[in-house]
Amino acid sequence: MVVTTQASTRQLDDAEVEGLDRWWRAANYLAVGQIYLMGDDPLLTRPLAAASTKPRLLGHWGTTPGLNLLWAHASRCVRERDLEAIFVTGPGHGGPAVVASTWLEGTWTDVYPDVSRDAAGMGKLFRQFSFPGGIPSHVAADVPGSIHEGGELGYSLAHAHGAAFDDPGLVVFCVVGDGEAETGPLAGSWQSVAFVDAARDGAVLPVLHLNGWKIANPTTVARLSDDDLVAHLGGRGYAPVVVEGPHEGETSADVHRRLAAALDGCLDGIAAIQARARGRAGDDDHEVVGTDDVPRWPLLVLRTPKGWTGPAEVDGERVEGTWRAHQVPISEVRGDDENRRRLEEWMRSYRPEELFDADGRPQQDLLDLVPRRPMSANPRTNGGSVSRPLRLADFRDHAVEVRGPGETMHSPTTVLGDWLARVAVDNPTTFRLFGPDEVASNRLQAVVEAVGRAWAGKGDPDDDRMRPSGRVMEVLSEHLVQGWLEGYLLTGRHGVLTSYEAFVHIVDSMLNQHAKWLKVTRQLPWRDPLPSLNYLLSSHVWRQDHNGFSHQDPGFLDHVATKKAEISRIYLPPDANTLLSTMDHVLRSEHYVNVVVAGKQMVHDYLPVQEAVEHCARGLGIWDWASSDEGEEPDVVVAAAGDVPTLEALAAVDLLRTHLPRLRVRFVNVVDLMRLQSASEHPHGMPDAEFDAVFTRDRPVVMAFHGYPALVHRLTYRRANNGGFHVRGFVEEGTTTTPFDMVSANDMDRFRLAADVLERVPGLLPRHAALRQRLMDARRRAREHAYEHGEDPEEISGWRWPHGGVHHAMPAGTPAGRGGGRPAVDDAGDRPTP
Ligand SMILES: Cc1ncc(C[n+]2csc(CCOP(=O)(O)OP(=O)(O)O)c2C)c(N)n1
Ligand SMILES: [Mg+2]
Repeated sequence: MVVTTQASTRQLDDAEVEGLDRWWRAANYLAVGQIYLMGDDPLLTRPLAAASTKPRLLGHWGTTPGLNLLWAHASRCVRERDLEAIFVTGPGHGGPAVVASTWLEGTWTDVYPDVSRDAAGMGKLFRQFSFPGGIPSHVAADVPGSIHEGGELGYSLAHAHGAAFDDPGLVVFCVVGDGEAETGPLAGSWQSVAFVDAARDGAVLPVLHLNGWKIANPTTVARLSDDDLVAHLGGRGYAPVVVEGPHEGETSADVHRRLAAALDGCLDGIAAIQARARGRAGDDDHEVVGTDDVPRWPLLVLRTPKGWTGPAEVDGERVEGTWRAHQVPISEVRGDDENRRRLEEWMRSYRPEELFDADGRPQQDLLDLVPRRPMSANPRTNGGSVSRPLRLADFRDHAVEVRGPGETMHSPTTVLGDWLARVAVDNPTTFRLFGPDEVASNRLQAVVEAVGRAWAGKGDPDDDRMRPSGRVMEVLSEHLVQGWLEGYLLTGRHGVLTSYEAFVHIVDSMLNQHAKWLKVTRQLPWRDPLPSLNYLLSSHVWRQDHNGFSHQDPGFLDHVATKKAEISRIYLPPDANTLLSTMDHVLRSEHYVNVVVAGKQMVHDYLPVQEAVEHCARGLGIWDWASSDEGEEPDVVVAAAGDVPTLEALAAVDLLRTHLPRLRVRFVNVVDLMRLQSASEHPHGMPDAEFDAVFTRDRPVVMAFHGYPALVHRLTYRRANNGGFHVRGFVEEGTTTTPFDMVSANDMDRFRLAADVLERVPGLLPRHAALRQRLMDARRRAREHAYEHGEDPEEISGWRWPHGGVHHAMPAGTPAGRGGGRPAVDDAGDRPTP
């Protein structure tokens, strides 16, 4: 069933139309001024001089008049209905539009008092745009009221929904460019409507702006007939209404009237849907429901010319209404008098003298149009200012008991799931878990059991805990869950995105944009810190037992490590208790991108919870129970970061203890990867003196690392012992195979690590060539066993730390704590040559 939203029958009177048109003209004038003028004579009191124009013309005109039109109309609705609303600008390259309206509303001046709402301020407004030391050309973080830069197209609708979740009083106007609508993420975002709970969430009103063109091409969606458009969007669960204009012989007033009636119809429709879902009497005429009683949310399609009101033609070529209007329709205005005359004519066509007084202040009738709650000043758009910390139950209550290292095993994410479920229950409107259909697979099912999955679409008896009020957001689009979460965070709430490690790369680029937002807002004193963007990557590279190579890629860590040090954090907790402690930490943190990699498969429990907390606080530390260097300098440091690397590295240490009992081995575990970097490079960086004490300045370090080895080399670049680091990790050898065969194929298995120690510690290899040979043989045999029997040999799959160990609250004075101990015999052959 395809349904449409009916336009309202209320018609604007002439004064209302005139008011809209005057606002639109003012905003258009201010936008053109930003793109072209230096700002010395912003009101054009004199003929436009060459020196009054910018030497470099940088900005986008084409989308701007459409955005100004929509802002003016949305703002009218906000004022008349006293809405709590925000405006998300998909074509964010239309920065001049949003900056103009924000200045007209007075918010720009509130935030940047030197840019006053008068001629002097207007001059600064013009000059600062796309100017060195000024503001960017897009709807960037500098713009009050913005939660969405729109520089990288495709994420507006996902952000808009993220903002609307759990905010029942909010309306999000979301302009989607017709070019933007071609992107995969945006095309996927229409599905968001199936997850909106009309009772508990706010509403998104998508406005698909068909100006017909993108940079240099038409758009596919604009060439659809209205019938096809309505069928297309109706089929996605919307009730579209199409507004087009100006038709032949029409003025802008005709478009204003139709657009206003359509917008009123949309907002009436939203109100009716919400009233029904919230158990109130509503306006049934405006409510549209599809089959199965699922609401059809209104959607506006607006067809207006690209660059409307700009130059119709330039040098004999059509500009208005074509792709040529995309950037600056008239170029070279400094050196070309004729072009400059055209620009002046264009700017004067808005009749600025009727819109601003002699001092450059907007006329009173324009000021009267500013709503009580302007969209540009909505506090939600400064999410940190409205954010409340989560209520976090004590994770220690969910910790596993650890009697000795490796004695028991747990699935870390399963253990975490119980605690996260508590978090979700205790924060019923400010926390959500997001995932691309992998929450159960990542063993976080407890959260689903506690708070259900969000689902507002058609139901089925086999649905598992799906309900409109569900808190777990699952849709098979990494883009969409990422965008929803970003929108949710940008408006001050909290969340975790759980994904398979390999496929989180799909949102690399979205992460870039969010990290940029965090970086820039950190430098804007009026923007408060946001809750962190938290990734929980499970089903990781080493344990893709039944998926294979396509599912194996730890490179997201490399990607995140390229972001600003004050933003990026990477954690590799080795067991269940360290994962709990890590997640507690990241959910309390602000303004970071936290990446936590943790296994869902059974792993050994190493640390009792108090030890885990201390280890995580240190970020990296010596595990004395696994070390045999106490009281002396080690001959070698064996290090690990990640759960599987920790297992292999400990097994390698076990081999060394067995075969070279006098070798002084220090075992180091790294949870917080950025501890490896120098303190001058990263806020988490360990001071050099401490780092050198742990890793030594000159002893070999054999490290098993969860990701690509080069990352560790990069992070330790400035360390004294950088040259001593020998790192094993994923080297692109993947397939569907056993856990041991997987580490072995990548040269990160216990035998290879033990052999690395023989090869690195000076003098050992010549004396222990036979041992090395046995290690290589054992390694080969283990692989052959796997190839023959389809599983790892029992002595490998069943291996656990055999030396016991006491966890020392304080450094022990005697080696008594080490269960394994050292044999009394003095076997000098185990020691390196001096
Ligand atoms: C993901 C992405 N790809 C390419 C671009 C380059 N780009 C900037 S604007 C634009 C055209 C946008 O067209 P549309 O969404 O229709 O916006 P409008 O016509 O309103 O300017 C493109 C391709 C981009 N910003 N983001
Ligand atoms: Mg377009």
